Amino acid sequence: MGNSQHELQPMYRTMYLIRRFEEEAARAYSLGKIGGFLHLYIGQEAVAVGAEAAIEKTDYVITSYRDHGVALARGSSARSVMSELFGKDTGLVRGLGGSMHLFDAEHRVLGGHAIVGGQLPLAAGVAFRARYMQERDVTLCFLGDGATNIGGFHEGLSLAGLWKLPVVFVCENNRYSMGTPLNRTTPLADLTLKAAGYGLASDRFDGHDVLTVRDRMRAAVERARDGGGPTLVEVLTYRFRGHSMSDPGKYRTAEELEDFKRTADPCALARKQLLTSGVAEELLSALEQEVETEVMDAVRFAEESAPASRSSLDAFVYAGSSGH
Ligand SMILES: Cc1ncc(C[n+]2csc(CCOP(=O)(O)OP(=O)(O)O)c2C)c(N)n1
Ligand SMILES: [Mg+2]
Repeated sequence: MGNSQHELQPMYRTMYLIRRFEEEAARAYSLGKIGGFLHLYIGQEAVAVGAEAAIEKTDYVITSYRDHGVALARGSSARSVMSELFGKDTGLVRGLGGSMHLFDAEHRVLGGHAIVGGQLPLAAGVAFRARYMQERDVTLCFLGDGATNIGGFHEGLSLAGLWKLPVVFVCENNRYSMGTPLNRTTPLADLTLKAAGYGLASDRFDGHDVLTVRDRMRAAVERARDGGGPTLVEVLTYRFRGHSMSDPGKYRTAEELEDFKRTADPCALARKQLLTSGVAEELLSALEQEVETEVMDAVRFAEESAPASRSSLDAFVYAGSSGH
């Protein structure tokens, strides 16, 4: 087994964890156990997991509402993320944020942002702080293709480019903004053309193979860490589920979806690579069974936990409030 394949195994495990976690979250949502919105990451797992493999534990990550995969890849526990989706006190943010507002200071996950593009100026600020404090931490900022058209994109990239901040903007081009295809939101087919106007370096690649994502992300992360400035990375990916749980999916054909599932499923691709490199089927089955146990334990834990409490509302949402 080659070195890369050796590293692929834990990455496959994390991708499979995200996949199974979200399948169960979708089930719980349809049973009415999860309120609010739920945006699944299924199909895009290689992006978060490959990017995570390219950074240090002390680096910062910030993302949109499509945030479960990013948090799980960083190391937030399945229990704490599932509980957050269920609005429980044991959740990452004590059940006060829900699916779109995951936040995990310990693992340096700075959200979960529901306002499209809202995380980009924040990412510039986090990167500015690292530079100012002379720390070597890099900030990874995930965004969707649609977010490249909003004001926050301009603000974030302007400052990052001007001050050569240690940040990598990872644009996950999944071809759609809700139900609107890319060619109806921008005249560009290649979103990295937007980088030059802000003085950013850029890279663009297919995001279904997790090792490719890791290797290409490493180059951008190293550039940021070594003072070479920010990068806009466009990762070509695809979401297998609807925009959110209430998406009728009429904007794409069943053939298109099936085609991506057949040829570009990041979990299936990694699994196949592992088998080809000599990893035994039994070993993968055991790993998958372990993930299964972890996910079902997370669901049970979330179900059995107490709901978000009024006292945490007072203590953590309304600063200085005495409540009641
Ligand atoms: C400022 C703002 N405008 C509109 C919305 C509604 N909205 C939520 S997601 C979304 C589409 C974003 O698409 P994209 O950036 O491609 O991300 P994806 O959902 O594909 O990951 C829109 C318009 C919002 N949340 N915030
Ligand atoms: Mg999109």
